Formats: sequence, C-alpha cells, structure tokens
Amino acid sequence: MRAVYSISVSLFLVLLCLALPLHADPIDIIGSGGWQTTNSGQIGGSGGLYFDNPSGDPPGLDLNLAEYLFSEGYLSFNAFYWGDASGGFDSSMLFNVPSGSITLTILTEIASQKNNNVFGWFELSGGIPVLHPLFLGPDGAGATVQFAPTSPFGFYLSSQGDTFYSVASLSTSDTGFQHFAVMTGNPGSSTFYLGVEDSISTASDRDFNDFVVKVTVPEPATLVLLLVALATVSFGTRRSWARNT
Ligand SMILES: [Ca+2]
Ligand SMILES: [Ca+2]
Repeated sequence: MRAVYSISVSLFLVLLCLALPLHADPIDIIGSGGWQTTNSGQIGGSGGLYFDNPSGDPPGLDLNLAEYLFSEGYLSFNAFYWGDASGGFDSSMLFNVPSGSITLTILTEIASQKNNNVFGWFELSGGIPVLHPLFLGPDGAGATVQFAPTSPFGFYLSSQGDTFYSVASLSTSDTGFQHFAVMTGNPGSSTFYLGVEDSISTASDRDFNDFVVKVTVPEPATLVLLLVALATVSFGTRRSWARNT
C-alpha cells in the first residue's frame, strides 16, 4: 500500500514537472530583443552588430567584445547575442534567474579606467535603482563573486562620474544608449558573457571590452525536480517489485 502511495506521489510530481515549462532558459532577459545568431561575416569590427566596432585599444589588445570572446576560445562563430535581428541593441534589459546564487568572474578589463570602474547589480524600488556593488576598481581579471539577486534585476557600471544601467533610460549620461552586451554559445546553457562599454557612445570606440565578465547561473529548478521525481519513481518501483518477489 505504501509502495502504491509512493508511486502515486512520484507520478504526480512527474506530471507536475511536465506541465511546467521544462525548456525555460536559465536566464530570462526581460526586454524587447531576442537571442540572435552571429556568424563570421558579422564579427570583425564591421559595425554590423552594435558592439562589434573597431577597438581603439593598443595593438594586441584591440579586440572588441565578440572578437575577444572568439579569440580566447570562450565562444565560437554561430554564437548568440541579445538584441534585434538587424544587429541593434535592446535599450532595456532586466534579468530573471532561477533561485540560487549567480557566479560572476571578471575575464578582462581593457580600459584606461579599469582601476576605477565599479560594477554591480541593481534592483528597482518604485522605479529608482538601488545599487549593489560587486567589483570595485582594484578588482581585475580572475576576481570572482557570488550573489543572490532579487529578480528581476539589472547590471550597472560606474565610470568617471557616469553610471550606465542595462536599463538605458536610467543612465546618468548617454541616456537611452545600451552600454551592455550579452553573448552566449547556447541560450539554454548556464554560461553567459557580459561586456560593457564604459564611455559615452559619441566619444568612445564602442568596443564593449572595457569590462567583461563570465556569468554562471543555476540550472532551472524544474529540471532538477523532474530528475528527483524520476529517481523517486524508480526507487519506489524497485522497492515494490522487491517486496512482491
Ligand atoms: Ca570602449
Ligand atoms: Ca576598451
């Protein structure tokens, strides 16, 4: 009888999981854009994508965000970026992630202000951003941090008295211009890359390599639930079979 009860509960869990959106992406971007594919013809400083512009950094470091991620092997061609299909940005990006902590690791900062720039996440309280700094000026490549944001949340970067938000309408300068770019090898994976342009768009190279972080997010809970439920069914069935033989 207990075995029947156990199997019934397990089957209920499986059905519940199947009813939930199993294929929800680990990170859900709230904005007007979508995941778009890149290809070799779009990358290379041609300006075809809003973050793919010729970098003004010194020779050897003059790789924009996409060029940097490709050359270092973090991504390969036919990766994805968040924006519109013609290469333009989504001016307002907020993020939802499954519960659990997110891990950020600085990959590089190719910027004259790298020892002064402050990066963090923000939440909105009555439309006003509440800032939570994560990396201060001295933090550089290899620095890592874990945090558990309140979803939905955004990212910000403060540089030279300006603060740029992933909701560009909030930015203190260059308002409306998106200073953040998100790329991934697979929107269903748990790894994303974020690049930031730290200067106003009319006076910068728009290379988005000024602050580059790797973002690792938890797997969607529904998948974990399903695996637990399936394991429970298997265990209950085996116990029931063992008791009846
Ligand atoms: Ca730049
Ligand atoms: Ca730069």
